[in-house]
This record gives sequence, C-alpha cells and structure tokens, in this order.
Amino acid sequence: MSKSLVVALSGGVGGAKLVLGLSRVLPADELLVVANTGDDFEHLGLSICPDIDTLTYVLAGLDNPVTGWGRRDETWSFMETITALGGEDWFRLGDRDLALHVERTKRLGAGQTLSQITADVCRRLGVGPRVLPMSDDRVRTRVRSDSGWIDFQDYFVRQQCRPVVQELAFTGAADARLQPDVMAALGSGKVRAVMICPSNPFISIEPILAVPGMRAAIENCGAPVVAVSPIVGGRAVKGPTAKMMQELGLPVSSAAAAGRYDGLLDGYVVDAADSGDIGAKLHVAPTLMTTLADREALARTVLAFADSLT
Ligand code: FO1
Repeated sequence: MSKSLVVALSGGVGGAKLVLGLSRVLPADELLVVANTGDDFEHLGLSICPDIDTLTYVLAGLDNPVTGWGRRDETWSFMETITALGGEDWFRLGDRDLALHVERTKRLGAGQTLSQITADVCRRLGVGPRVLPMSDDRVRTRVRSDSGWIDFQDYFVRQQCRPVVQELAFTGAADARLQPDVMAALGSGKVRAVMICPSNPFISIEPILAVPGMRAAIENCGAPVVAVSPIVGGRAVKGPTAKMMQELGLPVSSAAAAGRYDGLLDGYVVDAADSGDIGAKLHVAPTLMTTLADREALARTVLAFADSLT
C-alpha cells in the first residue's frame, strides 16, 4: 500500500504559507490539511472561522497578500456602514469575505457540519487539497490575562495582543470529537508524513492536538511527524508567538516551541540561526517564506527530510 498522504496541521497565516508550498509540490489528493478552529467565534451574529478561511483563500489564490487573512480585491462598504451605524467594526470583514460568513452561518443553522460546508466552499473555489476542521464540534481558544479570561479574537484583534498572557484554554476541546475523515486518514496506513506547519504552537497547533484522540492518531499513523519552527533567529516571523513565549516564561527559541509538542516529533526543521537540542532529529534549512519559491522550496525540504526519517 503506497504511503502517499501528507497530513498538514495548520493555523492561519504562517502555517498557510507552507500549506501553499505543499499544495504546489503534491498532487491534490495527497495533501490533507487539518485546520485549527480554536480561533473561530461568533461576531455580528455570524460564525467566523479565520484559520479555515485563510487556508481556503490561500489555496484558492484569493488571499490578501498584504494581511495574509481575508480576500484580495476586497471592497469595504459593509464595514463603512457598520461603523456609521455604530456597530462593532474592530474585526474587519470585507464584502466578499462577508458572503462566506453569511452563507456558512445559514448552513450551520440548517444543520450542516463545518466539514460539509468547508468541503463545498473549497469545491466551489477550486481548491484541490482537502481542508478539514480538526473537529466539527465547538472548540474556542480563550486567553487569561490580568483582566480575566477573554475570547481569542478579542485578545488577538480588538486588543492587538496587548494583554499579558498568563494562561490559555481551549474550551470545548475535551468534549470535541476528532473530525472523522481526519481520524480515518491518520488510521489508513497510507500516511507519508504528518507536517506541523509553522503556526503559533500555543494558539494554532495545540488546540488541534487538544482534540481527544488526535495526538494518539498521529503517533500511531505509521509515518514521521515533522514540525517547522515558527521561530527564526530568536523571534517570531509575525504575530504574538514570541511575546506569548516570554509571557509564559519560555525562552523565545525553536527548542522551546518544539517543547510544546512534547515527544510527538520525529524531526524538526529549524532556520540556520536557531539550531539547538530538542530530542528529535534536526534539519537546518532556511524557513523564512517570503516568496512563492520559498514556500515550494521549504515544502520540498520538509518532504525530503520526512522521507529520510522512515
Ligand atoms: N486579523 C486582524 O488582525 N484584524 C482583522 O480585522 C482581522 C479580520 C479577519 C477577518 C476574517 C478572517 O478570516 C481573519 C481575520 N483576521 C484579522 C485574522 C484572524 O484574527 C486570525 O485569527 C489570525 O489570522 C490568527 O489566526
């Protein structure tokens, strides 16, 4: 039985860069993307799934290359009007992006699962690889700071990651069921590699690993597990990773980021500036992805590295 399936765990912007690279070097049916849903939230009465949408837009070539989230060629009439009406305008929803949230909210209300909706949206947008939520059940990342517990998007967007993070919680994770196609794929014996993409370990990867059964399914899938460090040269490429590590009392290093995956890794790809001992085989390579060529090159690197571990 050929082991050809690559299962990629990813959050939004950072992980999506490697996912795009993988999608350009693998046949569509050999890539399955497991998306974090801990960032999801209800806003203006809409169900919003930022990491699923970022991954979908990136794979569809519709992503906003400046922000990394939302769509390119957007218009903002809805937001302008929400502001004029005194509505909540801290979370910016472009007019085209808004249509997806409205349609998803309607379908969820009609009893469709997030997986069914995501699969249909991907089909309609011409996305080849499968993008699946880690679970169809509700999981929400929450942040405890000195003003108490706050929802993830309130922390990340409304408060621009200013609050000091004392603790993270993934509410609902303990009762969340592993998305069945993800479980089936990991149990199929056809997995070539599990890739942990360079998303924030705390807020994008740990919620995925917190779904009961996910860690065991990965450990028992019969394939190497390789992560790409989100830290380059002692700092995060973007987002609150480094700040969170400092606030959680961790060194801002690749080794500390890998420590969050405690024992799951067979291999770890770190940027030349970051190599240190982490108890898995190290592969030193440039991990900064600025261009499409960088994304493809890193994808080829991690695939070859994973293959070398079997
Ligand atoms: N991130 C921001 O920093 N500001 C925003 O206004 C914003 C809007 C937004 C709309 C749709 C969407 O899918 C993502 C959006 N994001 C925004 C990113 C979002 O906060 C994600 O959670 C991050 O990308 C982290 O994964």
